[in-house]
Amino acid sequence: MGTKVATTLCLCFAFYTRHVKTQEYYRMGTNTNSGEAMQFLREYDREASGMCYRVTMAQWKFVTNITEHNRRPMMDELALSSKFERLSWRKAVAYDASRVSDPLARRQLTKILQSSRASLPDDKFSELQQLIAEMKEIYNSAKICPYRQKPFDPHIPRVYSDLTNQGYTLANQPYQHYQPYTETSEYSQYCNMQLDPEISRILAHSRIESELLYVWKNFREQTGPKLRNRYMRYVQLVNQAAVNAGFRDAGEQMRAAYEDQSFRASVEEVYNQVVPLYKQLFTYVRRRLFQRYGDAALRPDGPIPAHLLGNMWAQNWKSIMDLVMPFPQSPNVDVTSEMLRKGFTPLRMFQMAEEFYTSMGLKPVPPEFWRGSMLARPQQLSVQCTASAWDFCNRIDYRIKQCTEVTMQDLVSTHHEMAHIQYYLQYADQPQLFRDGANPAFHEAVANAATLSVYNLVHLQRVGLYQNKSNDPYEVSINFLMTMALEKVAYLPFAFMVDQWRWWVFEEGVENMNKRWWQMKLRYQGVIPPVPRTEGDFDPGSKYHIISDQEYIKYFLATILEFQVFEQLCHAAGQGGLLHECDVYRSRDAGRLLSDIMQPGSSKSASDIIRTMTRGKTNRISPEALVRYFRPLELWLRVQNREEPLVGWNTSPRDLALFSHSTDSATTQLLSHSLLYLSLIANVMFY
Ligand code: X8Z
Ligand code: ZN
Repeated sequence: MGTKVATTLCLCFAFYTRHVKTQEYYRMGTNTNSGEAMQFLREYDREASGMCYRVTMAQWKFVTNITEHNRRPMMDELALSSKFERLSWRKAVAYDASRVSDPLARRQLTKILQSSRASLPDDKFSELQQLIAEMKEIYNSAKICPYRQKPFDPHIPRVYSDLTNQGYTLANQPYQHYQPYTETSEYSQYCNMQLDPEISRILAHSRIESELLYVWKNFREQTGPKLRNRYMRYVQLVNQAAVNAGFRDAGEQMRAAYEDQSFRASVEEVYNQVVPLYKQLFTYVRRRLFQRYGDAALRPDGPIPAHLLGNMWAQNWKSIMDLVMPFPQSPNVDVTSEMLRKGFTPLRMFQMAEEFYTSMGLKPVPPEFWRGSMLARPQQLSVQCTASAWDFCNRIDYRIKQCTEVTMQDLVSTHHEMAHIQYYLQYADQPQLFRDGANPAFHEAVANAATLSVYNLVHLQRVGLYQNKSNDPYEVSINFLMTMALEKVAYLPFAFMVDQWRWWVFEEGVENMNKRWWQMKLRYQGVIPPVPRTEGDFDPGSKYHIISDQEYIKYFLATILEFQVFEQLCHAAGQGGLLHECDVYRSRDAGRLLSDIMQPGSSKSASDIIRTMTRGKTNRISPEALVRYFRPLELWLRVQNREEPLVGWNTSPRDLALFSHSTDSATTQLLSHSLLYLSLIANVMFY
């Protein structure tokens, strides 16, 4: 990536220096007056909280009642917020943050400077925002036709009857069948399957290989090619913003939030420690898939084709539990029917989640929460149903939006979202810039750590939702750990590789982006595309977080950290047994520790918080707790895999050919031909 700075900004900020000695990469000015800096930050805090309240409220109104009437004010508030962000950055950049004497003021200035795209000139800043909005729009409106139900072709047989005969069901919903084809229908009326829920449900529940392939491929056709050029321009712009702000590229800017000079090496070290566990799981799952789909679909020692793992990105394998269940005769714990029998409602589930936290001595949610939240899908309105927890930045208003159904899955999700609210309540007294997790991984990690206790059989027994009906406890717990591993362990290489790819693109440029994506999918996940891919495809574009400009490494770290936090909570609660059987419910000591983790928000670094949390033992994120949690399953997997010639995967030339003989772009071809030509000349010259 080049290091050219936009001329306009270059002239304006000619007197800024680039600080690289400590963690301060960003551009800084010359003002070292702490008093002035603190005055600026006080004003910033007041205005930023007000701005945040207005934007959040406008967004809330829109997502809980999607109308054009509600879209406009939201867009207006977002535009004002961008303006405010740019203005604040320009003021903040006048200070030499490294020499402001007050450490908290220094930290707040750093946060304004590090995260912003405000260093772009006005036209490019608007272009970038527009580009991201367009990419999201393309992604969100992607639709595909139902499998084999091509419109206007009455001769093609329908496939859904196959599924009905095989009786696929969701947790407590019947398998969704789609509008059957009729000869008079219009294309748009029937080609209306979206990622969520229709396509995702097919990938999760269909076991017809050709149908899985169809939706896998077609969703990518409706996203990648339309996004590719826009993404290339996006890379140019975010890199330019990063360089203007004093970073080498946008990847370095993204990583700065982790305050770790050797961040890439640290993350890789963590990843390497979980590889053996992942390979055991992978090998066992591949054998079961081979038994189901046979050698037409995969090799017994090869990588797994990406469409067979129950998820569009092969990132979470929990939907194929039916194919890989260790002890099919023992039950897989699901307390949904018990919840229904006991007359649970969404409200009762939220009250139960609140009580989980208050039982540990943590805060109850304020009355505004119960008045303002959307706890179930409203009848008449169009809403965005993805569960989320909201902080309105006024220290009063906190809400959750969730289309809660009475299922165990949603009970866990309710505790997860309530943990986010608890985090907001705990750091409410911090300045606006510190009302966040200690680093981008913390919020998710802490929320998931709390839910590890809820998933737990011991906890479900304590709250009266599960009775062990004389099943073999070992079989039940291995089944349970398998469900957890399909969600957490299977996810790790994916969560690791997404930003490896993104940082590579930011660093090396946009040539061969798709080939690189698949090289990394194969190297880290052991997954290959089910059909050949070329540079005309843009498969990273099938993942929302890529095109919507959201970092991803936080999910990798959060998954590791959640077990580390959970283990510390369990120690605090005085529970020394198996980690997957620990329940911190009603432990005031665990509650105090959770509060110590949450209350500082991001006013302290992640390493400081980890040091406090582990009582000085370490200040680093470590996967040891995760490995310990899954130890009983790992031992079981080792026995299952003992006859396997290879734990892991062999890569064949055919695997590589799926994406290596991609039609490289004209520029790459020209470049590689030129290099070949130059090397030939060099040979002639030197020999
Ligand atoms: O993006 C999400 C949540 C919002 S924080 C819906 N997740 C990641 C993903 O979908 O890839 C949750 C799990 C990982
Ligand atoms: Zn969350």
